[in-house]
Amino acid sequence: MSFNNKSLINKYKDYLPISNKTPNITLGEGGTPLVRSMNLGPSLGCQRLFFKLEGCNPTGSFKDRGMVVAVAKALEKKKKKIVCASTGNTSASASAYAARYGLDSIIIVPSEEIALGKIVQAMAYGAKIIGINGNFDQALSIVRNIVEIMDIELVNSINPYRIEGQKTASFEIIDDLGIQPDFLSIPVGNAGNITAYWKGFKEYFESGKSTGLPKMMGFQAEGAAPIVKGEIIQDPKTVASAIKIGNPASWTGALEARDESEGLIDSVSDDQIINAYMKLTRLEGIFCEPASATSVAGLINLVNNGLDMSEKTIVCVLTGNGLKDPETSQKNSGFSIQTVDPNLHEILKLLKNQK
Ligand code: AN7
Repeated sequence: MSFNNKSLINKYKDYLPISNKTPNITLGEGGTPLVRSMNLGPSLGCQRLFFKLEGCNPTGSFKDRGMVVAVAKALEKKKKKIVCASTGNTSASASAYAARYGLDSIIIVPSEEIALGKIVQAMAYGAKIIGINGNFDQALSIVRNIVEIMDIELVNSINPYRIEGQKTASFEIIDDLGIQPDFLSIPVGNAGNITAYWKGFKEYFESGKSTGLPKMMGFQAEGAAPIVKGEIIQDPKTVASAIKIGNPASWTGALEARDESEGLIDSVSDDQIINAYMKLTRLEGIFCEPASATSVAGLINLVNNGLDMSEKTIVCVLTGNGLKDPETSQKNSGFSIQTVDPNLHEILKLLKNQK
C-alpha cells in the first residue's frame, strides 16, 4: 500500500483527525491545479487572478476532499452504509467512495433539480437513489432523521470530517503560491466549503506556513441567498442547481469566515452567473459548472463597483466540472453542428463563409 503515501490524507495527516487506525484510502483526490488567469483577470485589471480547478478531482468536484476523510472514518468505525442529501455533487462523491470501499450508499435528492451528469454518476457507481418531490433542505432534514434510527453514517458536511478534508484546498493554495492570497472567492450553498477553507487558512497561519489571512468573499445566487438576506428561503431558485439551498447547515461557519476575515457574503444574479460561466470557457478554456462561476461573477461585480484589485492576489474556487451539467451548457452555447458530406470542397466552402 506504499503507493497510498501520495494520498491526500497522508500528505496532510498532521492537520487531519486521523490515527494509525484510520485506513489510508484514496481515489486520487486533491492536488488540483491552481492556474493563472490569461484573459479574464487582465480584462478586469486583475493581474494576479488564479483559479483553483476543483473540477479536476476524481468525481469532478471538491466534495472528494471531504468525502475521503468521512469515508475513512466510517470504515474505521466499521460502518457498512453511508447516507447523504444532495444537490448532486455530494451524492456522486459519496457513491464513488462507497463503491470503492465496499459500503452501501443511500442518497436522497430533489428529483427534478439535479444536473444530469451528477445523477448519471450516482447511478453508474451503484448508489441507492431516492428522489423526493421537494428541495435539498427537505432532503437534508430527512437524512438527519434517518441517522437517528438507522446504523448509518451521515456524510453531508454537518459531518465534521467533511470539513476537515475540504480544508486541505487552502493548504494547497498556500503551498502553490508560496503565500496566502489576499482574497479567496467561493460559491456558498450549504456553506460547508467556505467554513472549511477558512479553517484551513487559519490552521496554516497558526503553524507558520503563511504570514496572514485572506479576506473571504462568498457568493450565493440571488434567488437562493439566505445568508445575504438573513432569513431562510423556503423555495430557493437559481440556474446554479448545486447551490439551490435555502437553509444552509453551516450558516454560522460562513458568518464567522466573513466576519473574522473582514470579508463579505453577497449575491449574484443568474444572468451574472451565466455570463461568468461563458467567459470562463471562452476566455480561459475552463469549463466549470454554473454554481462554480458564482465566485467569478462576484469578483466581476466587485471590480465593476470600483474595488481596486489590480495589486491583489485573488483565488476564485471553481468547485465543480462543467461536464456535470451539459444541459445548461447546451442552452447557453448556441449548440448546433453544421453537417456536410465528407468532402474537402464542401468543408472549405463552409470555412470560407465563416470569414
Ligand atoms: C459545484 O452536492 O451541497 O457551500 O449536495 O456542488 O459547501 O455547500 C453541493 C454544493 C458549490 C456549495 N459548488 O458548497 C451537494 C451540495 C458546487 C457544489 C457548492 C456545491 P457548500
